[in-house]
Amino acid sequence: MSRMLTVAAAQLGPVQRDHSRQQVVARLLDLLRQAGRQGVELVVFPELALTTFFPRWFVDDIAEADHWYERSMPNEATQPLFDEARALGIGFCIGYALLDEKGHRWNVQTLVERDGSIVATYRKSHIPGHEHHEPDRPFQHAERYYFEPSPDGFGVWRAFGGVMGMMICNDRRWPEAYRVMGLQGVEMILCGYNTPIHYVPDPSQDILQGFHNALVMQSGAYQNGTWVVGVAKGGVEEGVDSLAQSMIVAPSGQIVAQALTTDDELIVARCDLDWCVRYKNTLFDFDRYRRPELYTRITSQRGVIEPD
Ligand code: CDT
Repeated sequence: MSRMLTVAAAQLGPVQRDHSRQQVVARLLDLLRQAGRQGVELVVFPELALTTFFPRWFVDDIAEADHWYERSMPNEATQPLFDEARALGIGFCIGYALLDEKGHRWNVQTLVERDGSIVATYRKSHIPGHEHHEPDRPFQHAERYYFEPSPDGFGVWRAFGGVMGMMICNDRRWPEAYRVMGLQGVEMILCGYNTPIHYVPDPSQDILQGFHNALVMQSGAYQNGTWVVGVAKGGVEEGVDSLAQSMIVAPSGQIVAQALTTDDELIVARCDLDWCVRYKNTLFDFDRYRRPELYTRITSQRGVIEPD
């Protein structure tokens, strides 16, 4: 049996501060049309795809940042993307900042089916970085000031002929995120990211950014028998160099497609969703082999408790 889904990771190069939504959407449309010519059924765009990665700056009054957030999806600027995708019969997933009607600020990804219907909007769970201005840094990573952590957890959705899951950037470093979706039978996880290569708290990690990116997505895929589509906004954005290396990972943990550039680039893979059962029904037969009674610390405890 095979259930083929042709997927594209639509990597973006930098989006500078003065780039308008219309300019960015034009780039997304170009990638979408390339995807159409290659028979792609689902295109995945990065985290915060519509704007520059604005948490690198701090503003004392958060209302000054309101213009970085969308108020609804679709909206006037993104409607052409929704229209073109529907005309081409392509679904897509896109990350953006959302300021909701109650004034809450979220880092989200919306998944849209091939008929233009919205499958779900996922809100980022693990919010990295810092809450307050840290003037000694060469650039800020103030996501914890700009976004609330999601209260939702990791759902999955029946769409695109399979079981789809979403995570956003830092979520991909946490094995619990994959496992919670794995326990719901996830077959493909879609993950946009913006990862500065310079990690200010520990620069010794800088040269390992690409290794760590692949490490977490390959192991998350393998240990849960799922495809993972990781999509970067890479290149030098407002002076900050960000990791590219978008990739599509098979349930075996193997990378089946990887971006070569740090710019706008489409990578495509024909993914057999039925390949997942080779892992889900054998080595990672959860029902047969897992020992949840031994894992209670995972949900009862947050930080480390060392022995006396
Ligand atoms: N966007 C995002 O989540 N980036 C983080 C950077 C961590 S350093 C504060 C990441 O995990 O890639």
